[in-house]
Amino acid sequence: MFVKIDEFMEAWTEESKLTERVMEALTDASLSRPVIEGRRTLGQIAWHLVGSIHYITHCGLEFAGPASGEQVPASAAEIAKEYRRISGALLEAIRSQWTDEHLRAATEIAGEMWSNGASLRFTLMHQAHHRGQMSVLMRQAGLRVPDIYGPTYESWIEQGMEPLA
Ligand code: NI
Repeated sequence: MFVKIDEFMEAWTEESKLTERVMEALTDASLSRPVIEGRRTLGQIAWHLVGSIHYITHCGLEFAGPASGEQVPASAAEIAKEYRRISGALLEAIRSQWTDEHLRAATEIAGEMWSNGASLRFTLMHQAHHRGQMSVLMRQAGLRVPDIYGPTYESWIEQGMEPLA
């Protein structure tokens, strides 16, 4: 769990840059790529990642959720834009509405007590989880995946190195 607002803000700022790169690499056509037939699509997962940032408002923070609610935009650029907005809104809400004390306070979530600092950690890790899912679907959809925690196949080659298969 996070115990310091500043530590979360720093971690989120770094992680959200990685997520922005992934969002910016999406194309409109790729959004309909399903995990398997009949299951969630790349667009639905991307939009879930965006919308889920708003779950933290359950812990008392206030900021606006996606204007279109559950409705996945048809435009990849719109999803990326809304990601940038909500990510910034989360940081601004924490900066202006919470202190370190709020991170130690607990909120009931699905019948369990969670410290708000643990909920922030969940928010961060949940984002990484879906970002990883997206990167596989993007590859399958023929998109170039950006570097996230290391070089991609293409960036190894561009650096004159032997890529791992
Ligand atoms: Ni999820």
